[in-house]
Amino acid sequence: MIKDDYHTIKDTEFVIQCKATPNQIILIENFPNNDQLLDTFLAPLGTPIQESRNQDEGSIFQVTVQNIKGCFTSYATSNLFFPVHTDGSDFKIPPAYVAMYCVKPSQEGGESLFISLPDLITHLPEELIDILSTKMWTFNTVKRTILSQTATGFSICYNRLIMESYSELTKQELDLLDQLDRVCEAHTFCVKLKENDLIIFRNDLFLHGRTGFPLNSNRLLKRIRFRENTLLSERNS
Ligand SMILES: O=C(O)CCC(=O)C(=O)O
Ligand SMILES: [Fe+2]
Repeated sequence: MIKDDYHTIKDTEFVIQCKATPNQIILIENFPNNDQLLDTFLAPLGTPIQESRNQDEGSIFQVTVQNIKGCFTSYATSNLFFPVHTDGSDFKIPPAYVAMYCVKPSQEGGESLFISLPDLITHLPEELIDILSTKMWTFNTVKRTILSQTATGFSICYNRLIMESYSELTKQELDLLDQLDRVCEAHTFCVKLKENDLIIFRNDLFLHGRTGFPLNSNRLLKRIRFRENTLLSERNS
């Protein structure tokens, strides 16, 4: 993990340099709680993905408990343990980067969980890597493999909650995912974000999640997801 203090980082050059080390998580401490600054600072990561459920329908999603008529509005907005996953696993192209800014941590729990893909690959049996790289799974309306071979290694797309919500998995499929989950659990590490911490990671090279926390904690993270700028979109912007 690369850790730095916002006040020692001069400009967005820092984020550009970080892109050169995709297998590292970046943690920036003492980042001011200022959406405009967040936007400018993170701009080199790509195009922020806007969604109607985000704050002002922009690119910031508030990860905080939202309970309407006794139901959580999503898994992210519950206080429950959120198993490690890829964000936007059911998007045609999942986000390339995820940034999370901690406005208010929970006093207890709410710790961020991560597993790096190179670490996971090292610990997965060869036959499981083969199956995960060839077998197609249903992520809502999209069908894809969990592992994909890229020019520089593997990429991952995994969210068991989504996979189990949209299709009935066989016992054999559940056993495969159990095997994957066991390796993930054994190699997951924890980061407790503090107020004003900004964490940035590649969504295709890390799985992330969080531990549960008390319902009344007022925990609040701002989450921004980025689509990679292609040469064409950069030229057109
Ligand atoms: O609450 C967290 O720390 C992570 C939430 C998350 O993974 C998400 O919103 O996609
Ligand atoms: Fe997530």
